[in-house]
Amino acid sequence: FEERIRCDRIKNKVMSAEEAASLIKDGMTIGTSGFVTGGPKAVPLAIAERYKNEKIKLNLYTGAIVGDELDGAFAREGLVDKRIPYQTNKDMRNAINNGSVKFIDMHLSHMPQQIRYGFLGKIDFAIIEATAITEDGNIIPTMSVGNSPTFVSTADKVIVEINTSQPIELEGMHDIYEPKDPPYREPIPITKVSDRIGVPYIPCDSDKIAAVVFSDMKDTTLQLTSINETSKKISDYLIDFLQTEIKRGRLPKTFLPLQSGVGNVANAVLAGFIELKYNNLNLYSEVIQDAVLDLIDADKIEKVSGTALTLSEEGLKRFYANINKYKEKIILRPQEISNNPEVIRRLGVISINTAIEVDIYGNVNSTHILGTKMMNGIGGSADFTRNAYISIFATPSTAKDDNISCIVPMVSHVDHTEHDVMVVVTEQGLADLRGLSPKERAMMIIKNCAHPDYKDALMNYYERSIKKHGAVQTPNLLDEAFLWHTRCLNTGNMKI
Ligand code: 0RQ
Repeated sequence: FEERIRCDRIKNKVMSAEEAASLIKDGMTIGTSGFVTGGPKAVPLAIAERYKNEKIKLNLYTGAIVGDELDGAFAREGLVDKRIPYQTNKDMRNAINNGSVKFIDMHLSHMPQQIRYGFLGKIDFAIIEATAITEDGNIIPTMSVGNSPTFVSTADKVIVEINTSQPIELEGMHDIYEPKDPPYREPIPITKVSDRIGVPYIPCDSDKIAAVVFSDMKDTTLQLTSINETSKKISDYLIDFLQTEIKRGRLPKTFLPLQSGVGNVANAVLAGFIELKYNNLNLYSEVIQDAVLDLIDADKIEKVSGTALTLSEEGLKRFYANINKYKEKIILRPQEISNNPEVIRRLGVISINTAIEVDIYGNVNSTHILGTKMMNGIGGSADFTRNAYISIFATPSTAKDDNISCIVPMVSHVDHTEHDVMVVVTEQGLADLRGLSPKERAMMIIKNCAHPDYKDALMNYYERSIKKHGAVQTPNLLDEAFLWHTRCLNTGNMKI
């Protein structure tokens, strides 16, 4: 207890999750910690239980993905009016797609500044999972930082959920920095991945802390399947491409910092670096997955910066067993800094993200299934893509047993425009789009990335577009562009 709450003034604020839940009232906006890991658990479950049969509505703002104790429990009880900025929970996704939750799909780096600017209204309560509270009432986060510093600095009141299942050794891993004086900004003084620019805790006025709740509930860990043939092929194409860039003198021999998203493809790409000779790799990323531990163990890593540790069950065990070794290599920052366009562009980050579909001109849809239904959200993918030294999108060339082509005539929703996307890679091959005009891009994407089942149909669409309109800047058949999607909606299959 003494180690976890070091501030005498707030020791009398310790209460049960149920008592803390009673502070939350209808119409409030709550901002919680959580970025895959590190979200509060006991307090949200108590809120969901307390308001089970009452029709209250809350606005729920988070870092990014939060666990089922929050998104799932709140969605099932119908407690959410507005949800920002990212989610992956089945019940929350259903509530968004049946219209009962209003979801704002926002760039992750934009959210904290929009809160400080007042664009998203007032935060009534911040609910933050913590490892400990310092002598002055400051909060030491757990496995992620996300938007917690901004929720704490702007909220009227703070509920701290101290998670005793998290080791006290996490202290010192975080670097908390929040830009001041909106709307005027100073440069963010990161010039190397390893730079620490803030303090190792979330500054908090102890008078703001309304409740402290103890819990030992564990995060739901990510399930990584073993690297499959498709991910391995994508990874091989990408690593070969990056090595060729070094040979051509367009990437320094020491490499540049890498960013890679959540999921198996991202994990497979990083795992591919184990075989390579580079041993001073830096990662300036959002999430830190298992492959990073492998790279650290293989002595390949200089420094890793992210906003969240998102390890599998196995990865978590390894991390806890050697926490001091990993702590030396890893810095956890607020998502406003891990995803900051200024810093990403300065460091020359190579971004690798996943697409739902890509069109023949290189526009990317990362968020919508068949143009209408929300999958997860844009997350941090655009923070990195637009500002990257090289922006890369990876996707299998097909989905749903080859019934869907992930290379389409026109994307049914645009998240990343042709102007931002430099490289597209599937298990079929890689298209380097840099310096290519739209018509050159179309040839490259169809030839190198499309699945054989769809290649001829894509080429046929492209050629008929030119026949009809001439060699215009971006040939398209507007009355046909979404025919593949409508066919899929009707039959579950894009093929004729
Ligand atoms: O469906 O779940 O029913 O099996 O979409 O696809 O191939 O398993 O890939 O889990 O990496 O997700 C873009 C959604 C990819 C994710 C997206 C179906 C497919 C499967 C998932 P099932 P995969 P992933 C870092 C950066 C945006 C945010 C981002 C994402 C399911 O990567 O949310 O990049 N990205 N953040 O079958 C219909 C298609 C499809 C399709 C795939 N064309 N049509 N269904 N699927 N392509 C993270 C953060 O910001 C936190």
